[in-house]
This record gives sequence, C-alpha cells and structure tokens, in this order.
Amino acid sequence: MAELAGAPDGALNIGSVCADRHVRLGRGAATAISWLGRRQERRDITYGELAEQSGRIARVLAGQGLEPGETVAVLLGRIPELYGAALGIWKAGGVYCPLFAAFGPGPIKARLELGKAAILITSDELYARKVASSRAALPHLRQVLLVGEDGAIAVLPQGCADLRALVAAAQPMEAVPTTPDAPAFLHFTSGTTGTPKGVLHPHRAVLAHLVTGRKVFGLTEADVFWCTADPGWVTSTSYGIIAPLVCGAALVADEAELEPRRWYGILHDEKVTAWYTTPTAIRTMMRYGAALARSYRENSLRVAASVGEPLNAEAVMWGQKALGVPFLDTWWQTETGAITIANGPGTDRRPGSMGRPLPGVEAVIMRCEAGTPKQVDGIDVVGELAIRTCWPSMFSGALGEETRYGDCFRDGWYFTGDLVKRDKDGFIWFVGRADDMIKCGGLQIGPFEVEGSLMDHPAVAEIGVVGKPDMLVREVPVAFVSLNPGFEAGDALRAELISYARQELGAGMAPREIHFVEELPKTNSGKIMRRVLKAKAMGEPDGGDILSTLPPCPGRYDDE
Ligand code: 6R9
Repeated sequence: MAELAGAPDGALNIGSVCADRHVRLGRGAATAISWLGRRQERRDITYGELAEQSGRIARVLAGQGLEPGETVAVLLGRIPELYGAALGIWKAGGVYCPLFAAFGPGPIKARLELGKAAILITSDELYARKVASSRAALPHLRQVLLVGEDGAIAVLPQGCADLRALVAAAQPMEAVPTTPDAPAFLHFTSGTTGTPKGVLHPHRAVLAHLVTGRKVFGLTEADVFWCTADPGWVTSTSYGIIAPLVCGAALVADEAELEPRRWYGILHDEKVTAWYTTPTAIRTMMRYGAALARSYRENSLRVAASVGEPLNAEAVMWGQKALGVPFLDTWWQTETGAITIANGPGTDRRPGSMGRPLPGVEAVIMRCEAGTPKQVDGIDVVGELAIRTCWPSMFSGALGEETRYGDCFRDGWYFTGDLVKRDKDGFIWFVGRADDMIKCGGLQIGPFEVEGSLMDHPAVAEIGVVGKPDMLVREVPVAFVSLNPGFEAGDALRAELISYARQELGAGMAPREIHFVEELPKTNSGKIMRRVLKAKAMGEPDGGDILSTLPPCPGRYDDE
C-alpha cells in the first residue's frame, strides 16, 4: 500500500493513484490513453491531461452537490470522457457505476433505481433513447450531465446540463482523501433469482489491480495495454481503466466493436504489448482464418489473455500460433474484482484449464455433505470453487442486500457458484456454473466439458450445451451449434457430430439432440445465455428474464 499512498491519513483514492501520482512522479507527459474513434479519429491523452481533466470533472460533480459515497452512473460508449469521468468520480469520493450502453430503457431504469444514482453521466443521444422516458420516475436522480455525441448539444433537454461546458469552466480539484474501505465502484451482475445484484468494491481493490497488472501481464511504464471489454462490464473497470493506469502503462481505447481486420490493425499500429480479450473475440478471429493473422504477425505483442468464459485448448493453441505469443486464460468474477486464477505468468501453463490461483490467493474446491461444505482434496473431483476472503479486491457488499451478501460466505470462504476440478498439478478446470449442471441419470454433466469436446470438431464454430428435462433420466444434454464457413447444417452433419461426441465423451455425456443456429445468444459480456437455450430446448420461444443467473451461495451443489 505504501507505494500507492501519498494522500494524508492513510487515505487511498483510485482516481488519484491512477493519474495524479504519475504526475507527482514526473510522468505527466507520458501517454495514458490512446483513443481510437469509430470514424478513424484519434486522441492521445497524457497522464498530466488525465489528472487535470478528472480533477475538473470531480469539481463539477462536487459543484452538483455530490456527497462522498453517492453513486454516479455512467452510460457511455468508449469515448474519451469515460476515463475522465471514472477518475473524476473517484476523486470526488463518489461511486462509479457503469452501465451497458446496449441495455434498453427498462434495465437502465432498474439499475439507476437500485443503485440510487444521484447523478448520471451519459450522451445526449443515449439519454434521449434510453433514459428520458423514465426520468420522472427516478426521484434519486438529481442531475444528468450530457456529453454531446457529435460535438455541441443542439438543444439541452430539461433537467440536464452540458458536461463539456461545465468542465471547461471548472478548476481542477484535489482528490478527497477516501479511506481504503470507502466504496469506489458498483457493477450489477445478473442473478437468476430476478433482481440484479449490485456488487460493491472499495478503493483498496486497486492493490489487486496493481499486483495483477504487474504479475499477470507484466505491465510497466513501457507497455501499451489493450483491453477490449465493454465499459459496462467489470473487466473494463478493472483492466480497461484501473490496472493499466495504476501501472503507468498507456492504454488503448477503441470505440468500435469487434471486427477482426480492425483489431489486427490496432494490435500492429498501436504497438500493443499486452492484450486482454474474450474467448468470443478469439473464436471470431479463428473464423477469419490464420492467413489474415499471419499478415499482421510483425507486432510488438508480448502476451495475450482472455476472460469471461472458458477458453478451450484449441483456441489457446490457435491464438498462440496466430499471434506468436503466450495466450493465457484468466478466471475471476465481478465479485472478486480482479484476476484470481490464471494460466501463467511464466511458462507453466496448461491450455484448456483456467490456471492456478495467483500468489496470495487461496482457492479450494468444496462439496456439501449434509448441508456443510467440506474441502475436497481429490484429483478430478468436481465441487464448488471457494476463495479465502483476504484478496484486496473481494467485494465489500451487495447493494442494500445484506442477507444476499452474507449468503455468499461461510467460514471465511467466498463461494463462487462455479464448479471446477483440479488436476494432479494443481491446475483448475472449469466444469460449469453450479446452476448450469446437467443431471442425467446418475451423471452430473458439466456443459463445458461437452462443449469443449465438440469444439474440436472442424465444423463447430460455437456451441452451447444445456439440459433438457427427460421423464426417464431427469435431464439429457442438448447442443446448440453454430457452424464454421463451408459446413452445411443438416441431418448428415447432425449424425456425424453426435457420433463424434459419443466417441469422445461416451454415450452418457454426448448430446442427444443437436440444433443448428446462426448465432448463440450472448450477454453483453459475451457469456452464452444458457437459460435462453434451455427455454428453446423446451420449445419455448425465449428465455424470459434473460438478464438473470443464480447468485453464488454455498451448498447449492449438494451430494444427492
Ligand atoms: C470477469 C468476469 C464471472 C463468471 C464466472 C465464470 C465465468 C469468467 C472464466 C469463466 C471459465 C474463465 N468465467 N472467466 N469461466 N473460464 N476463464 O467475467 O466477471 O461477468 O462477473 O462473470 O464468468 O462462470 O463465475 P463476471
């Protein structure tokens, strides 16, 4: 913590350590952000400029009466203001709460309500489309600060102010001396029980971002780090903003969406040294082929990594070959705030596994016996992943839901809701979410194991496996498959895939049905929405409240 201190009284403020600290250390002229616009614009922002800009935004927020600990929601695409806003909110002592711009008015309203957002920072265009209609029903929302999407805002809607105009007139403000335990950021994760869970993290989480930035990605001031996550996802807050900045690296912010040709161009032209992306991105790049990757082979990349979903060994091998660098899987959750398990750093990696707990992280596998969780030591025994709660970025609360928060912990362990197993060398393998397990006769089938095996078939581009209710055996595995170019959906391929799976997995685990789809339904953070697939498997048109997944809580994986 000493390295990050600087404010009086042991205070720790993420906004200050990510920008002002570098200025104090004489690095004000170094690049903090290289922003690439959708229309080929670019803007380079130095640490000095970021410190000043965020200080001005903090002043504007304080001027709007923001009290420390109040929530400021941010509904923005990857535009330069996103970064000044996040740091400015922290400097003003507020809680940064980013929302997915892809959400519709309903989910946005629900989150503004649940988070009791006092101020919202958004664009004029997003405000008109997604917030204006529910504004009157949001009494907590005192002010909306708008950023003009195309420069100036023609007509300022009632009850809104122009952020850029206010910022231009404001004097930068010093960060308020927040304590390490003061709340800093809030993300809503979806829960199957209905309401989204508001996961809160304190300022001290930045220690985990510093450590993982350095240890997993090897970040130094010489690095150019690119994290492709959407601003609404925790991955953007932790690695798209905090980790590279606290490490003093330059971060790349690309406004555009995933497009392999553009992405290879950015890796090459921006001399990206460390890249953090998702399995979906890698699989999309695989679809575009190795020849395209090879044409960009001359790059500055040192390491690439993925998060959010299981990364199959085939994608790891492809990524390593195509990019010519180690490709790591990393595991973590909104609740853990930062990477907790990773394949690497170093050469000791096992493609297809999530890796091993980082130094300082204690992770065990638990099974419930008569309602009491017990640690399992065996090799390849499936149980729920649990983590000792001392990791600095572990969440400090579930907003307004103490019971729900408490339910995630038992005896000093945090229960993740993920089912995993461990191999003889201590590498942890993802099996599935506890709530996604398929119970088929006496078998517990992890959807990922079935998916991973079929991913090795050349026809399969993406796959989602779910359990379909069955009179006889309770549930049977059913697969939804999107195909690679050159393969034709039909009975012949269906039969071939089923027989392939039987050979690989055995008849018990192989899918009983295969449905071909153009694309798999995904959440905004790229996770396959198994509930939608499950509804489809049962003949329902959609999955109802698709924003939901079960919150972690101990004991869900009981021995039966
Ligand atoms: C950072 C983030 C967390 C859930 C997690 C797990 C899945 C994440 C994974 C992975 C297999 C990996 N997940 N990383 N599954 N291998 N490397 O994704 O946070 O959006 O809260 O999701 O994502 O199921 O429990 P969040």
